[in-house]
Amino acid sequence: MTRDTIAAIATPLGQGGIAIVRVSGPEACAIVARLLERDRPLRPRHVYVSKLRDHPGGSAIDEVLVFTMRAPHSYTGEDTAEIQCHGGSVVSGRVLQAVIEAGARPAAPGEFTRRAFANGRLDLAQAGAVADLIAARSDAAQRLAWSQLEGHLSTRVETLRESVVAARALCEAAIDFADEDLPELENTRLAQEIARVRDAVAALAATFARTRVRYEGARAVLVGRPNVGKSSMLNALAGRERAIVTPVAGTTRDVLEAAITVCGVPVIVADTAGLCETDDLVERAGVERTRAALADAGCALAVFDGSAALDAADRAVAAAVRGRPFVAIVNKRDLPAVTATEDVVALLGDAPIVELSALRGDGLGALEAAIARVLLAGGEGDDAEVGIFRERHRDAVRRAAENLARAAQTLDAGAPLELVASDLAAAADALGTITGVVTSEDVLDRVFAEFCIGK
Ligand SMILES: Nc1nc2c(ncn2[C@@H]2O[C@H](COP(=O)(O)OP(=O)(O)OP(=O)(O)O)[C@@H](O)[C@H]2O)c(=O)[nH]1
Ligand SMILES: [Mg+2]
Repeated sequence: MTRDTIAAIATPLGQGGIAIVRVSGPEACAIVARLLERDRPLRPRHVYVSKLRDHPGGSAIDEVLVFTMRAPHSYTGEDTAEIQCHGGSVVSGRVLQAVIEAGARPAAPGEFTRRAFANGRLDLAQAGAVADLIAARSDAAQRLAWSQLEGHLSTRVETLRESVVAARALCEAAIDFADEDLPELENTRLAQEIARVRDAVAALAATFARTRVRYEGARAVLVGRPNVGKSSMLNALAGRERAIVTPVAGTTRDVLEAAITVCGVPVIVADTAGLCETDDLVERAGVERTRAALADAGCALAVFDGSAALDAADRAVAAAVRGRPFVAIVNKRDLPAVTATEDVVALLGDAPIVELSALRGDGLGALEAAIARVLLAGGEGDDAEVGIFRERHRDAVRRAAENLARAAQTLDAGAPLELVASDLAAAADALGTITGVVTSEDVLDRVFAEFCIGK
């Protein structure tokens, strides 16, 4: 397929030491060569220093570094030229303009990567991982995106898809033997094979929640009646005096946040005014905000004062967190205990409970571990786990799982094997959309629309 030549500034707009203008397509090297002062040919993978002109024979814009790569040995798989000019939007803008006037077209967002996909340099899961790597906001996110860019998810998904295709082949063979004695044995094998791949697909689907938390991070919200030590807890977790702490009940009014890392997961911890009924106008507004913060938290942190008896306000806190993911914290364990662990268990049932002293800072390790367990949905997920965190991948895996379940039922019910084969085909197609073995322009448009220009 012949394509036109595209160009874009690949570095962020604004002032910087260097900006990079990237050109890809059949004319890339010729276009750039025409603009350079030097008139000898550019050898691929050699770096040249030259003045670059606003048009062939025109006046110099800047002195640049240039190198070229020949198809298919480039990111896009096409002839590519990269120009390093001085950073600053005017310089890089004029270099881009010169390249465009010399015959290139401005690239759409993600168009370089889309060409890399079209030329088989990357599959669709890897292409998406490029955007995820660029957008990563934590070390954990970077490691996840990099692992997918290296192809670990693609390999897992392709293996699953091949298993489904193999099951379908078994099915087709059984259809061909329908008049003979073989089917009984073949049916059992087929059923076993479908069950096996169904389990593997379910295991991949189960990684979504925890992998998403590892990639995106999560929110945890401190709730509890006034004075139990919520703000002290925030400060202890953040390792600095983020919130005001006083012996006065109702100190915290607004929602205050601190970013921390819990077992490699970025977590925003929010301190709140709590949930108590109050006539104070300001405090009531704070309580409203607490409810809103609670609604979109991945984990509630329900704090109780271990040095005082549980009361109606504590029961209201328990009611607010029940039914959502939470950790119960019994604070002020440096003081004589009035509330025992059993009292909290009686209030909240079989919930994760951590006892500590925010004042002394002991027990924080156990608290962090408990938060991580809740946020990662009990999964053992770690950097080595191949997981999914994109909704597009989750939906595809879900569709595959549904079709595999239907195939198993259809087979079990003794319905025609043609129906089983068609469910298996749909399952294989669903998995194929992840790596892009099966795809449509629509899906590609959506995947690449998330990219920045120049990538
Ligand atoms: N002994 C002891 N005192 C604590 C501990 N944690 C907090 N306190 C004290 O309890 C009082 C209230 O602490 P805060 O952290 O302000 O409590 P809060 O829940 O944020 O209170 P409000 O914002 O008013 O709802 C302060 O005097 C703290 O020093 C603890 O672990 N042990
Ligand atoms: Mg407070």
